[in-house]
Amino acid sequence: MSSNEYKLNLIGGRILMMTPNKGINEEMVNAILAGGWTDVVLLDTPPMRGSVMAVKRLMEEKLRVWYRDHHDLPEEDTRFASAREIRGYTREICGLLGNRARIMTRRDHPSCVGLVKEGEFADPKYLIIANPDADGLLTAMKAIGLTYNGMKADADVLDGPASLATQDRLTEYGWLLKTNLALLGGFMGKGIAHLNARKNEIFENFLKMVQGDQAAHDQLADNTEKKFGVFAQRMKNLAMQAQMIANGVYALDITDAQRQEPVDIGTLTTYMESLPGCQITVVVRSNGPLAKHAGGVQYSLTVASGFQPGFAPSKEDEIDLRRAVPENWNVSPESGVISHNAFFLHCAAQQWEDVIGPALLRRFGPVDDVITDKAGNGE
Ligand SMILES: [Mn+2]
Repeated sequence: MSSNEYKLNLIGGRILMMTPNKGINEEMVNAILAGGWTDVVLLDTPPMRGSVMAVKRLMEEKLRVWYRDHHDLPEEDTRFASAREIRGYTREICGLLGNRARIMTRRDHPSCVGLVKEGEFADPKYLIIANPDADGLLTAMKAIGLTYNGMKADADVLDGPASLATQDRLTEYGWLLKTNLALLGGFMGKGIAHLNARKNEIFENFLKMVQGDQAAHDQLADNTEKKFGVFAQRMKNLAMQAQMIANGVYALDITDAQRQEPVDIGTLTTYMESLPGCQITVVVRSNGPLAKHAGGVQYSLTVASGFQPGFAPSKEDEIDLRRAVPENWNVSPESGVISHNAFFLHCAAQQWEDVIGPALLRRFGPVDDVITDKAGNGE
């Protein structure tokens, strides 16, 4: 695995987008140092072991480092081992960088766009490192002074639950970004290098579109019009095959479907959420951050948007998937479970069968017959 697998390169190298699971690795830092940069800005990059290492190494080499992120966790989350870890890394980075670091929680900043001023890092002396997603892109754009009306609202929506990122909640630009990224699921099977090349192209086109380039706009709009509708319908049909395995918990094995045709997990879970009584979706898939450590299969759990912290009607309705993880478990790809926030959890088959699956069954109870019947009818 080389770091290039995670790397996108925009505007001739001024913006690099990379975020492997453990933050930034040694190889990536060496690449930054080799570039001769003096000032580095990290945006929407979760505070993890690799991020701390990167900040330290860059500072040792006399580079100036800025950090703007929203992956810190509230104090009350520290009962979870993974949350204590993140808060620890956050404090370490803030200690190293002082007022050059601003690391907030998602509750205060649903996206990172509000954490940079327009054009704050527009000087070409800054190398910008950002998360390779919509929030990372929009935050990096604002940092270099490239904005449009509704940009922050778009980033807030696009970094939130996939099922709430609907056309009516987004600007035209935001919708084109969402749909083009969703269609990338189609390149999963062709390897990460190919996937990144396509993503790079989408981001470059987006940058051009916002600056008024009609051809770039038309290319993105063409994809959305000609391909997204058909793709979304296929995701919907697939979603309707999900089975309720505990009250409100729907599971779907797409390991076979993925081999045949592309799948976008966000679009798929959006439709699974619309199944009767759905509170949690479980997708068994053959790609993702854990699969390669876990015999090629991972279970990806997502809390339906109506039950996520910040979106649920009350505190009592909120579901926190970290409760399913035993307190003494080491949370890492190698140990077979990733769970860094309340609404996402990935685990390997063994961990699912032994612990996570039974924990959900205890919490939500066995399937109620009436609901099973409704779910079984699909659409
Ligand atoms: Mn983000």
